[in-house]
Amino acid sequence: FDHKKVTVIYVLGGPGAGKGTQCARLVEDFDFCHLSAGDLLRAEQNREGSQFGDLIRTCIKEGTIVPMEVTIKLLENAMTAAMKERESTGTDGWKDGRGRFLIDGFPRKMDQAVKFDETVCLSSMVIYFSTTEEVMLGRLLERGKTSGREDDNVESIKKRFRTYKSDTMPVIQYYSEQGKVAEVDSSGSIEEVHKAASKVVNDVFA
Ligand code: UP5
Ligand code: MG
Repeated sequence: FDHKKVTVIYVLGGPGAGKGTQCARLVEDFDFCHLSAGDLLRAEQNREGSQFGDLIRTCIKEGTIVPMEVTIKLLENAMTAAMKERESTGTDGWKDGRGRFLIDGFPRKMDQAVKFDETVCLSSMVIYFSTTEEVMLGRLLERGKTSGREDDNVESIKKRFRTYKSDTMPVIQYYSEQGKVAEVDSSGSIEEVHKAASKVVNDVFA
């Protein structure tokens, strides 16, 4: 993608930090296309005939990272589809021909970050939702009562925290050194966090 034509914001933060919840709210205000890498992987896992189903299922349950080729391809396809759809419907935020994407839960490892920046599109910034493991654990266990997600159990959650610290924190550090990271404390209520996140996005588009 020509990055003069698309704006990409990465949304990062630990498991249960509130990435998905906050992206859904930002979409209402700013007409972004929200792409969750985790949701795309879960959809691919359940797609009939997918050759990656078992691989994705195992990685998600073990809290490890799916090989980047799979995730990058899914993201690229979803971006292309969204550009096509919006070109024909022409919703407000996209009228100037610029696609706007919130990419949620990606890149979570350095190799993915470098590859996506080089081959798909450079990101403009990173919104980093930060809170404590205690808060995240509480939210995930609560959600686990009804989510049906195979990784919302104590065992998987611990593994997800481990991968987050070893693989994803370095990515946040990397973009932070480039001055691209806006950290938003996501410990408060959904409304409070949304206010802070909106302010960050507003500043970018101001
Ligand atoms: N909630 C949210 N905000 C709240 C608030 N302020 N106050 C109170 N409650 C709040 O929120 C989690 C729960 O908390 C919800 O019930 C919500 O109502 C509540 P959510 O918005 O879903 O948090 P989010 O950060 O999106 O948590 P999620 O579990 O989706 O994060 P993960 O990063 O763990 O999951 P993801 O789907 O991104 O990835 C899953 C797996 O896919 C990974 O572990 C990995 O195996 C694989 N993956 C890859 O391999 N590669 C990728 O690039 C991406 C994923
Ligand atoms: Mg999510």
